[in-house]
Amino acid sequence: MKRIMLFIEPSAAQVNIFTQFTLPRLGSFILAGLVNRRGSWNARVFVEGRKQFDLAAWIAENGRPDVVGISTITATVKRGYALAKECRALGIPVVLGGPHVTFLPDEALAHADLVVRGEGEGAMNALLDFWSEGYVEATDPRYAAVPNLSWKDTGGVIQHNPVAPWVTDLDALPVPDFSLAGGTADCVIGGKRTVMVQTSRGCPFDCSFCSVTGMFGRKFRYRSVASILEELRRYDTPNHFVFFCDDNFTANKPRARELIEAMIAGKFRFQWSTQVRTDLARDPELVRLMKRAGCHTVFIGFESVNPRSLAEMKKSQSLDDIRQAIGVVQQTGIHIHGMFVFGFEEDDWNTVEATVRFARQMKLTSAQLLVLTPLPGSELYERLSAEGRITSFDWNLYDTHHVVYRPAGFTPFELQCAQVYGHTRLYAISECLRKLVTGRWVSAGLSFYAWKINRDWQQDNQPYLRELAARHEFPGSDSAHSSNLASGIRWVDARKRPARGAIPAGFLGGGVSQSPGRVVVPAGCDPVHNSPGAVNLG
Ligand code: B12
Ligand code: SF4
Repeated sequence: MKRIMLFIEPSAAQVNIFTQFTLPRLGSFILAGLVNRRGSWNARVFVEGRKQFDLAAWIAENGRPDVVGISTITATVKRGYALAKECRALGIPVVLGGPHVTFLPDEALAHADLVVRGEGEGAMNALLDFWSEGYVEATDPRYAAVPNLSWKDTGGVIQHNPVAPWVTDLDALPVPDFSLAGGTADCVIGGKRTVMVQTSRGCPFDCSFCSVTGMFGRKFRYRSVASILEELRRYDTPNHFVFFCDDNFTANKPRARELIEAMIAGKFRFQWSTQVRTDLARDPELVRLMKRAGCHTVFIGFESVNPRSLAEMKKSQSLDDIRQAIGVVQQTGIHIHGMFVFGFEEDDWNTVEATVRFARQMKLTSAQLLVLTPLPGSELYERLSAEGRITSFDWNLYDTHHVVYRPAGFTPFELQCAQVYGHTRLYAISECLRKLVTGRWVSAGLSFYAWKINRDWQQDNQPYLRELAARHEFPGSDSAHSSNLASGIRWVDARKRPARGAIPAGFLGGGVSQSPGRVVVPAGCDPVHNSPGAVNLG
């Protein structure tokens, strides 16, 4: 009988803008493909999202796994640790992988038998060689030969093995087979089955808040056009939608052009989207070709409209680059999902106001306002840890929607208010309706969705918001480091910030039906007692 290896992708605890889209990361599927190349193993995958993983039910249906592999990012790692505990309680060994445990392997080893750091293919192949007769106890000294592995020896001492070179021949990797997930990876958006395809790894840039280069390196590695086309043929129907999950799809423009021209020649019937940088606009012809090849939306990290913040994050892009990119892309009719981040050292309420204004003026199809987050593996994490500015190590909050550090230009609570305020302004019901009547259907649909997520987020996060408000500090005032909200409000009133924002009543649990007195008013944020979606400027 074949041995069973089960890969699990845990879900994040918190609602976020992607909650409805159960798009799995590809690691579990690629590694499961490697396992299935071995005749004596049978790999399966479970993607949490719509459904929580139930170990007993899974075993009843599929048999007891010999090994469980759990894939983690920071926002999902606590759930991953809980799943690991359940498996180990039944004596099933657990291997953890993914970006979070890559950078914090010592923490991860408290929850698992083995931890794989970085790219997992080399380690997985070595483990399968080693397990040819079945799983081997985690303390066996022969584990020292497995690249990228962290493990504990017989003396309980943690060992971090050296890492293997990056995978160079990406064509040799298995094509992700989503059927291994028994339906849990199926993601239907707007009636179309959405699938992820990766055509490259690595990014030549090194933005301070990003952990991609630590995971996959700065050298841009890519698959051959022939291998990508072969994978794409699986999805060649108008009922599919392909998301190319490369970090920087057009990092190498000649190769991007070659691929896109081949897609045009192949007359693929699906539409697609991908992540690009603003530098794509330096080649407008390439953008026009992308549109011809069926590109529906590009996701662009604009990050900031504050030039000092752009310099600080080392994104190597200017405000002019951002404007130019928007112009070039919009001319072709490709939609833009723009991502902005608040909380850099030079950001304040003016940045927030300017960003909201900018996103509206530029008529982006959708915009996402994220809170700067020190993800393990990023330069930002190292710096803020060294400066003692990280205020929460609750990994569930590391989803770019929560404030987990002490920013310079805001208090943590103000920064949280800023993000919610920004979304509330961008996705007020009046905005959604305005888009509807002006015929911006896609944008209007997304706005309604974002309005709902923003509302759900506030409801789900009441305890977190209350705690953050209670810890609210008032820099520069006599009542500095006070947790007394009343003095905070007095401080803000006295200071009369030029562009302070307002957030809707109900943000902190006061509903529209409640008397104003019951609404907890965060300093820096005026309450507005009208509809839950409404806001005004202070
Ligand atoms: C596609 C994608 C998404 C998709 C779907 C992702 C999902 N379901 O989580 C969407 C758009 C929904 C998304 C959302 C978010 N994402 Co995202 N996303 C990506 C992206 C671009 C590609 C993922 C992918 O398939 N990679 C390719 C595969 C091959 O890599 P992999 O899955 O990591 O697997 C390899 C290794 O990690 C390892 N491995 C992985 N699992 C396992 C398991 C075992 C047992 C072993 C041995 C090894 C192993 O081996 C694999 C092969 O080499 C990555 C960046 C990147 N390059 O990975 C960011 C990335 C994963 N996302 C990130 C973040 C922060 C988020 C968000 C929290 C915030 C946001 N940007 O909005 C949300 C939250 C998602 C959630 N789950 O709740 C960060 C995570 C960093 C971290 N430390 O947490 C990344 C790394 C980007 C970054 N800038 O740093 N994301
Ligand atoms: S944010 Fe984008 S451009 Fe910057 S290092 Fe990460 S993947 Fe590369």
